[in-house]
Amino acid sequence: MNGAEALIKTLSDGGVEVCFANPGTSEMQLVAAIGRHNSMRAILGLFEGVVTGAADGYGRMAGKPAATLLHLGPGLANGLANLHNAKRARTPLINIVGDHAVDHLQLDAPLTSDIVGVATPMSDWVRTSTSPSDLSIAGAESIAVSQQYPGKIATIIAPGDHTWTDGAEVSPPGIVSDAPRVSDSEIAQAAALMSRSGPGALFIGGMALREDALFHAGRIVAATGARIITDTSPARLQRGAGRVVVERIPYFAEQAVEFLDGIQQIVFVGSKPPVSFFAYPDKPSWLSPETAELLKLADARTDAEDTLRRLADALNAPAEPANVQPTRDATYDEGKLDAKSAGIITAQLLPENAIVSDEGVSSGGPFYKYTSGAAKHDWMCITGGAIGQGLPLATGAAVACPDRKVIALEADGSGMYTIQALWTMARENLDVTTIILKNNSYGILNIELDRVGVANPGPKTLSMLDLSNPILDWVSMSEGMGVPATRAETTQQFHDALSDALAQKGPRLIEAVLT
Ligand SMILES: Cc1ncc(C[n+]2csc(CCOP(=O)(O)OP(=O)(O)O)c2C)c(N)n1
Repeated sequence: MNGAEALIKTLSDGGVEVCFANPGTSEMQLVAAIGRHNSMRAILGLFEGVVTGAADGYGRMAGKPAATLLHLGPGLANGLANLHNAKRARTPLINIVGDHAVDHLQLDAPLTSDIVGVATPMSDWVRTSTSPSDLSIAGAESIAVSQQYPGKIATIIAPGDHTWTDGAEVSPPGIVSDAPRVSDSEIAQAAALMSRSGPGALFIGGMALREDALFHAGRIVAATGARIITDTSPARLQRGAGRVVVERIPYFAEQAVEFLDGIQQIVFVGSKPPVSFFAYPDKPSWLSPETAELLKLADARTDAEDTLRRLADALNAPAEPANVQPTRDATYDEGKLDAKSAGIITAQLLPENAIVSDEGVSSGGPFYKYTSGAAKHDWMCITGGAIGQGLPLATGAAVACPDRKVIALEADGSGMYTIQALWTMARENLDVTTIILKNNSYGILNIELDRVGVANPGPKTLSMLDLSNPILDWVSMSEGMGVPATRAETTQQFHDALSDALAQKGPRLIEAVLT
């Protein structure tokens, strides 16, 4: 077999079932190999940001890597923003990036670039194949690297001649190492700190936000009365009625400082001391109270469930958690649609076990708030802050979990970055309901303009944050890509459109016009 076939079979034998792809000439042997190999699904994305974002969504939900197939340095570069988000989310993911054949590289053909240089900042591991038979060995290593708890970005660079040369063999997958665990003495130290009188908090992230780990966080609350807090944009939070409640730290720094005010001790599990997204004149970047004692018990690469369970046991915590979310009901005024009424309606209709991809930006807050007591679900955020993630993430999540309803909460400006994901949803008949939160604006940046201290911005400045000329027609754009769509301007229209979309299987889009 040739190098391409050996690589694809190695990945598939190692459990990689899906390849999100946008290939070119240098990847043609890989395209052919995937085509011949029945146990790897191939999904075309019409822009590389869709490919990498979908692989992120898949990895967050499946807990194992998808592969991407990308065309040389420029193709990879187009996908970098969503790889950045995936790296911040610690998603397991394997990139296969084609390169020119080794002899061709020295000729400096037009598409030649420093692929290692492009790949390195957004990968945890980069490896260029050194020979046709080495390509599958790189693949085997990438499987083990990508699954280092909770996940890593592994990038393989595949020169064209390594893919087309015969004589290669399948390589056995590398061994995935167990997640490290904290020591008994570290647990004892944390238990002593959590037992102190005065307000305390457990600050958790990453795998600590999964239901099994949250259960023990709730037991710690039962023993100590501590608050449970997480970052502004967690990669995947399991929440809803019956699960342990986690408070999410506010986005704006001064609100975050107020939110944490008075806490005297904080133990970190799966996260680190929070800082503001941006610096602002005369506002803090460090958010924890200056006088609080901070203990970093377990970072994101340390076994979170084990840490929380042992900490709960060390505190002689009760068997059952405190802080369990009750169901929640809210009412809204009928009439014009706004983020609050749309959020309440979404919470009321949210199906059991739904997956939410939240790129709602400035309109997302009420959806998060009112779904707290909805049926159990998973909530995924833009962990790396690079917009253009929401639709691809929903795409990949739907591929990973075909039996679960996926809801993409998508702000209109961010949605335009990777709108091509709609076409992939239609082509693969993915069960995604996209709700476009339409405010015809880069709304959050209008707020930020004021916060950085710009007084009296003129029309030219404001035009850089405005999407109203021309108005985007999401219904036409969606239908043009094969996703049935409807516009909702009132609460009744939104209720009807969402009920209808959720009652069917397959992609739907609702343009929610917000006042
Ligand atoms: C890749 C990337 N480019 C640019 C930005 C800067 N940015 C942050 S929010 C935003 C606009 C968001 O507008 P929209 O998605 O419509 O949401 P709204 O603020 O209106 O709620 C931009 C351009 C970013 N975060 N990431």
